[in-house]
Amino acid sequence: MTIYLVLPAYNESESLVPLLDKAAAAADSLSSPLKVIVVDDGSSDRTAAVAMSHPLAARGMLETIPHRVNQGLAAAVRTGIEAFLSRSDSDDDIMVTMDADDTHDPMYIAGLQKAVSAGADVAICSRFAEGGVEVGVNAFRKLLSRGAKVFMDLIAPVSGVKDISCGYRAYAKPALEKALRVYGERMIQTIGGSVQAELLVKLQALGAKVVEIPFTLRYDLKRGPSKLRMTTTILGYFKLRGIKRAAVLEAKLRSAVVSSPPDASKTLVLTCTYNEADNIERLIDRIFYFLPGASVLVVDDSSTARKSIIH
Ligand SMILES: Nc1nc2c(ncn2[C@@H]2O[C@H](COP(=O)(O)OP(=O)(O)OP(=O)(O)O)[C@@H](O)[C@H]2O)c(=O)[nH]1
Ligand SMILES: [Mg+2]
Repeated sequence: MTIYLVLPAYNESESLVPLLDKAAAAADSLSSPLKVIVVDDGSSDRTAAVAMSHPLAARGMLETIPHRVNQGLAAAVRTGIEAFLSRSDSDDDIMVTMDADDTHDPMYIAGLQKAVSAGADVAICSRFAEGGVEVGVNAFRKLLSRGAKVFMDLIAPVSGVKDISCGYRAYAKPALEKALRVYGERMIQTIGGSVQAELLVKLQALGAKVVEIPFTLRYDLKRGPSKLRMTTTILGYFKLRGIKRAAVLEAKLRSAVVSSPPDASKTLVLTCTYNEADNIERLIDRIFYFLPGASVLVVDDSSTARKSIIH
C-alpha cells in the first residue's frame, strides 16, 4: 500500500516548507510509503520552486504538477485525482488530500489510513466530530462552514457527515475509480470550495461509506490572505441540489453496468459524425467501457478539420 498525499496549492510558498517538514516527519512514522503530489495551480509566487527544493523531492517522494494558469480548487483536485489514479498500481493505495496552507497537520494521516483500511471509502478529518477543535478561526469563517452544512442539509444532504467542507480527507482507490467511470467528465462540476461537498454527494450516490475522525484545525498557522473564492464557492453550493439529483439518477443507471458489464460481442454501435474530432475519442472510450466487446462504426460525413484520430 502507498499513500499519495495530494496538495492543491495556489500561492502557498510561505506555508509549504513548514507543511512539508511535518509531512516528512509523519512519513517516517507511517507504516506505508508516502508520496507527495503538489498540484501548483498557476501560482504567481515560488510555490513550485519551493516544493521542488524540499528534501522530500531529493528523496524521490515529491513531485509537482503545474497548471499553466490558475484554474481554481476544483480543477486542482481533479488533476490530483487523475495523477493518483495514473500512478497508483495497487487497489489498496489511498489518496489523501489536504490544504497546503499549513492549517492541516499531516500527523492525522495515520488515523485516516486506519479508517480506510477498516473499510471506509472516504475518511474525513472533522472539526465537528466529537473531539474536533478549531484554533484561530474567526467568527465569519465559523459562520461559513456551519452555514454550508445547514444549507446542504436543506438542499442536498450528505447523510451522516458533520464536516462536509473540510478538504483534509482520505479516499479509497476503488471508490474514486468507480466514481470516475460512472460520472466521467461530470465527476467534478463545481469550480470553487464547494468541490469538497460535491465529491461527497457524488460518492454517496454510489453507496460510499463515509466516516469522520476528529482533528484540530490550526487556522492560527495560516499565512497570508485567504484565497477562497467566495462567490464561486457559494454559487457552487447552490448548484449542488441539481447535481445531486442527476448524480443519484446516473449512479442508478450506470453502476449496475459498471459492476457487471454485459456481453456486447454481437452489438454494433453506429455513430454519425461531422467535425467531432474533439469528442469522438471520449465517446469511443465510453462505448467500450460500458459495452466491452462491441464493434463501433463511425460514419464520418466529410468532416472539414484536418485532425485525424487513430483510436
Ligand atoms: N482558494 C483557492 N485555493 C486554491 C486554488 N487552487 C488551489 N488552491 C488550494 O486549495 C487549498 C484550499 O484553499 P484555501 O484557500 O485554504 O480554502 P479554505 O480552506 O476553504 O479557506 P481558508 O483556509 O479559510 O482560506 C489550498 O491549499 C489552496 O492553496 C484556487 O484557485 N483558489
Ligand atoms: Mg484552507
